Amino acid sequence: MSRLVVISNRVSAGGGAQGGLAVALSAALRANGGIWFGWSGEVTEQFTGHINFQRTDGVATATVDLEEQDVEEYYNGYANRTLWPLFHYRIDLAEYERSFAGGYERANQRFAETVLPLIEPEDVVWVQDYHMIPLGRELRKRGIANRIGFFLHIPWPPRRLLATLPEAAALVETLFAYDVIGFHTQEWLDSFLDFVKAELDAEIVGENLIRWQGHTIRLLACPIGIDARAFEDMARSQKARRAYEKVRSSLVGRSLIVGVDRLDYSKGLEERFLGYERFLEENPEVRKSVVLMQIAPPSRGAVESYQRIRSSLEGLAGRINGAHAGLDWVPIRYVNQGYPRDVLAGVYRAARIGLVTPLRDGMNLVAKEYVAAQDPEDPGVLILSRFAGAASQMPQALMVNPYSAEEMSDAIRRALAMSIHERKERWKATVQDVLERDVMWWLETFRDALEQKESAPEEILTIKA
Ligand code: ADQ
Repeated sequence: MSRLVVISNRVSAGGGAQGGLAVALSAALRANGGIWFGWSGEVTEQFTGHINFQRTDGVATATVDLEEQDVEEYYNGYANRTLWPLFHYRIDLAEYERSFAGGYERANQRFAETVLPLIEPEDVVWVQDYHMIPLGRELRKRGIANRIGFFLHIPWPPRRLLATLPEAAALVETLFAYDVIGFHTQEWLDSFLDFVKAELDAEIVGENLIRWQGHTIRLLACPIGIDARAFEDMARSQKARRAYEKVRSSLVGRSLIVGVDRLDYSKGLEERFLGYERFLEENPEVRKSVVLMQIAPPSRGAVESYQRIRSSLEGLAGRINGAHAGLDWVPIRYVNQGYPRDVLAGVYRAARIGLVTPLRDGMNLVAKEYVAAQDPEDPGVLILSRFAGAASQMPQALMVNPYSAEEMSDAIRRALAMSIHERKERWKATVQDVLERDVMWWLETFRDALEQKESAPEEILTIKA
């Protein structure tokens, strides 16, 4: 198998602490050789393109520092203030600034220039996520004729929303430099095709195949999974057991509802708190028998909309607790920190309900982790937003519209009352897919598609600078 060159905004090679994606990519890089390239997360006064090489747990990594202006315009700007909100259907939060678009282009050119000498002729190159949409095009301009794939980890927005981005058509066209473009779900893929058909001069030549200037691009719906078996084992580990006991004993017989999310407006945390409040109000007889633990470590603190959601959630949790708490019970435990994965696994296992209600999510791995961590003899119930990519793979979860406090309240009541028989049946159907389509399945499926050459060699795309 060819060597793999993975390119992503941040590099997190190594072991289990970083989550399934890092584990899977690291395993592939260890097995076939290759390198993982990206931004170091560090700022330098002037961009030099100096590469910092490292080897972490047998995986070669190469990182580069960026200038302050790059970080502001490319990372905090275009990636997190333009594309992230727009692709999560939040055009009310998206900021369209020419300087952001310019910084994004510049940073991608700098990445391409820097990674270029690391790519060998037989390598397959795999670019990850929305930070780096035009990177493939930049590599082609510099003469790279290798197979190059791109995977989008977030949703693809509907055509009419994407059209609000001033440079939408040009940005989407840069994707035609790739050989394979991967999405989590058919829904995101269809939205992409919709835009291509309506706005761009490309031919649809077969199911999920596009032709543009003599080059064939294959589209793939390929849902990412978790390192499911390892996560199952983790849920039975000593550390998980300790976390489980600690949480259970603090509940004194109450049922735990757990939410675990980066603190992000796409995760629907305010709506979740309001849905839970509705449940407390509508169910006075059972309300004191539950506790909601929301674990939400802050992210992207340099972006204003993230500061706003943080303070708004604190206000909401305070108000709900103030209105409902008693001498021996507080309805919401709101925790703003990250935990090691084995501790999280124990917390998931201790929870009767996993409440995963993003307003929009490319996939959502917490839903899969919650399911993998359950005790097969006494599994909890997953309540899942119908707007998470994961919903297409988990029809046996209790599905809710996260905007509806009533639906959320009803689902919590139903989950608490669910018989052990029904819980087991639903869990069995769900966990099977979590185990089968795990993160290695995702990696291999994408890689197979990337290595499958549909286009003849003379059709390999080269774009003149
Ligand atoms: P994210 O938006 O970050 O990922 P998600 O898929 O839920 O969302 O993954 C979050 C990961 O962070 C999970 O593995 C979770 O365990 C971990 N995590 C969250 N809170 C934590 C805490 N307090 N402590 C420790 N770990 C915590 C993006 C897209 C998703 C897509 C993934 C992968 O937005 O839709 O599923 O990429 O493609």
